[in-house]
Amino acid sequence: MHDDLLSAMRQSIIDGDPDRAVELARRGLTLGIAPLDAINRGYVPGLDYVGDHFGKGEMFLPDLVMAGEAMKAATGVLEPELQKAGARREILGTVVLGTVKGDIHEIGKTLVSTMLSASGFAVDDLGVDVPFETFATRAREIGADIVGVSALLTTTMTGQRNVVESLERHGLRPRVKIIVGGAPVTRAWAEEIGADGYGEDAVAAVAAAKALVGK
Ligand code: B1M
Repeated sequence: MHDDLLSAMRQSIIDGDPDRAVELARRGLTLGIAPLDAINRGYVPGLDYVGDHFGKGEMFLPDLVMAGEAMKAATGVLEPELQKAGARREILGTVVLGTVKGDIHEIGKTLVSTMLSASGFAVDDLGVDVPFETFATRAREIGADIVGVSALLTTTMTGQRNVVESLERHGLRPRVKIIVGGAPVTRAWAEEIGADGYGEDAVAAVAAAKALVGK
């Protein structure tokens, strides 16, 4: 169902066309397509296409940038809809979340943030390129239950280990739990660096967070 629309969403990302991406997101909502389906089955395949072709040297940095802009424009329409589910819920826990230092990929991290909020967590989103120590200082300031660290580059995922070590130095472990994720991150890596949870995607990140707060 809605295959043509989903494939047009994918194409709008490949074309790097934010206006078209927004128009299709609005049409999807009108037709009753679940926002997460539009993201995962419509737009993300477009990003994967651009990412693959960029990796092979067949698309270039401006293509990556425009694909990212188109994706941000689409999620700007869809994320408020995802968010609505979280309104008027009991707070399950508080999460400090960010993309680690040296890494400016924000789309997946923001989706995780939205899904956590929609599921009842209070999320303090620190943004991207977040210094290792900032996760710990912020977690202490607001009494966070969980710190979530996103990384999209093989060169920056090592920074997740620095965040774990920083929380230990600040005496926040084991009370404050740590979840890691991002495209190159695996469960084995999460275990190796001493994280408590791992999310392959935003839905799995929510499941991991709920398990860690005992819900
Ligand atoms: Co970049 N990039 N990028 N990029 N980019 C990748 C990641 C890459 C795989 C593309 C490729 O070469 N095939 C490659 C990394 C290679 C590697 O290290 N293995 C790459 C590269 C090389 C680069 C640059 C170095 C390029 C350059 O400058 N030469 C540069 C690095 C900049 C930096 O960070 N210092 C760069 C820059 C960019 C843009 C800024 C242009 C843009 C980002 C725009 C933005 O975020 N505002 C961009 C984009 C768009 C991509 C791709 C195409 C798409 C990423 C994305 O948004 N995916 C990406 C290739 C790809 O992924 N197919 C690529 C959609 C998003 C929903 O998925 O982010 O995986 P994702 O998040 C998922 C899960 O991973 C998980 O849940 C999310 C939702 O389901 N998840 C978590 C994420 N965080 C989590 C945290 C959790 C739990 C789950 O717990 C806390």
